[in-house]
Amino acid sequence: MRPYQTGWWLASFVVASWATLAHSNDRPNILFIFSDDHAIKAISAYGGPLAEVAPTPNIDRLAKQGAVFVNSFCGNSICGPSRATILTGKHSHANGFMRNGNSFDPSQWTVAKALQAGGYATAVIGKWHLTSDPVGFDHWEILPGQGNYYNPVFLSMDGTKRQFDGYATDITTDKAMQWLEQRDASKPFFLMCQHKAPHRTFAPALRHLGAFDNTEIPEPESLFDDYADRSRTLADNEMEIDRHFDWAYDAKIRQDERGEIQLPPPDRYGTPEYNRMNDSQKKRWDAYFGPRNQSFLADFQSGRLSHRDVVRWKYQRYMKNYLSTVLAVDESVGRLLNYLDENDLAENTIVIYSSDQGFFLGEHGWYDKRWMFEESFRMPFLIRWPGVIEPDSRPEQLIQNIDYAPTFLDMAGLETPAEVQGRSLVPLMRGTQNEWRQSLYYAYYEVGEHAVPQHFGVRTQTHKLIYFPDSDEWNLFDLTRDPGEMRSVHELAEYQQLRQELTDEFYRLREQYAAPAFESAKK
Ligand code: SGN
Ligand code: CA
Repeated sequence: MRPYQTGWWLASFVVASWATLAHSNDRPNILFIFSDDHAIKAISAYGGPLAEVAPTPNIDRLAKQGAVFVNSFCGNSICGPSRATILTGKHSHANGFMRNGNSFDPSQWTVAKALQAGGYATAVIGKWHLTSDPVGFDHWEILPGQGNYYNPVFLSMDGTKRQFDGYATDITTDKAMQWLEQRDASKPFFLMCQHKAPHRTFAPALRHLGAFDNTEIPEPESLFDDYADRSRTLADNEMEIDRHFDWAYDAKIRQDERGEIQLPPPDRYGTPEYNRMNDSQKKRWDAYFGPRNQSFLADFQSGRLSHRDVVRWKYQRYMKNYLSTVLAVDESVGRLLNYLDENDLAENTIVIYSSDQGFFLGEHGWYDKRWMFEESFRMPFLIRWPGVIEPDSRPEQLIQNIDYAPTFLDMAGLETPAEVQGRSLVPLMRGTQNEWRQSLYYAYYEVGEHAVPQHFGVRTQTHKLIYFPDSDEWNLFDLTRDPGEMRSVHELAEYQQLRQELTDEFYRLREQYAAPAFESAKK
């Protein structure tokens, strides 16, 4: 054969085998179980101070049988943007969804479209939060907007909305399993099962009320952070358990339970989740919260509680509800894993557990997320892939949500377009990758809710540099010495060389990702 003929023969062979691979039934299924605002600290496989008091045995099954990526991060710690990044493999500025409330441009490339075109049966069930309707899915059924916990409404593909009795996490799981039952089993599947929990208002399944009654949740060291030694914008935040946690909405003490007792502000949002419940559900709720609220109100009224005691009480109330919502998420993971076992799907299904961003569980005195600080910047990422991922492994590479789309495509044997900014994690999972990124880029663009300023930054394995354009301030954290990020060292002489290196790296990443110029949020 002449050389060009050999080339032709080889090329047709490669195309033919790729086509066989692309259409064979043994390509792995991908089950992506995703929650909203689940901090790694509230997953026992990640370890930490809550692991003992609030175990997540089912999510931990993924860790034992697969991998926990211990350095997993988002690119923009807020809901819609994180989801848009997962679908596109691109940072917020590149997919156009920079802030909650934007509308996702459905004409752009997404991993769901690519998997669907590549022969996968695709579905998304649960929280979506991208304003425009899902595309690239054979089936979808989503919570409108933020969705509700109790007796939630779901929006279907035909445009109809229907309310379902029960608890959102359970119903989302039921619907995911119903789709698995009815799917076109001649194809591999890609299923995104996306929970509302443990998002605010941290409303537990009624069966889980009281689950942490006999537990004292350990307090983070920075519960009473004074925001000194960092950007002055920290003190302007509106996400403190002390000053911004609503009495009725968040702390679950309704106005009508208080009699003559006046609680200090804030108290802005009422009790929309309680109001959704039917009488028997309200009865269960009241039987649990009623006496506990009366006991707190009596203590409050007696003057026995200091200001800090009240914050501590609110922290316990917050954490017990948050962790109770996690119990139902963990049960959901257990039900889905059992379904795979019982239907002979476990071997050929990759299961991932993740959440759109992290969350503050009292660190810096906060609930909510948004900041590039560790608690909200980190995303959980646990994955089980039988026969490929070493059980019980804990990879340490810096990974980000831009990597999910190329990873899913790689798993499916499909090409990733050059425009995608993330990288496939599959070589890390196979243990065949030695070279990996040394730094991550971060950008937060919202203005307003919870009063977190726009900020941008870079993180390496050991340090983090953040720029706040509004106040034109830089902060530098040495994570090896100060993992709680309590003191910026950007002005210390011994850090000047490192600061310069990180600044260069920050601008290099901005160029690599073609990030837009800073806009002043205070226009
Ligand atoms: C809602 C919440 C906020 C939360 C945002 C963003 N308020 O607006 O506390 O920060 O969502 O969350 S609530 O009254 O609606 O609960 S996100 O996960 O959707 O980004
Ligand atoms: Ca979220």
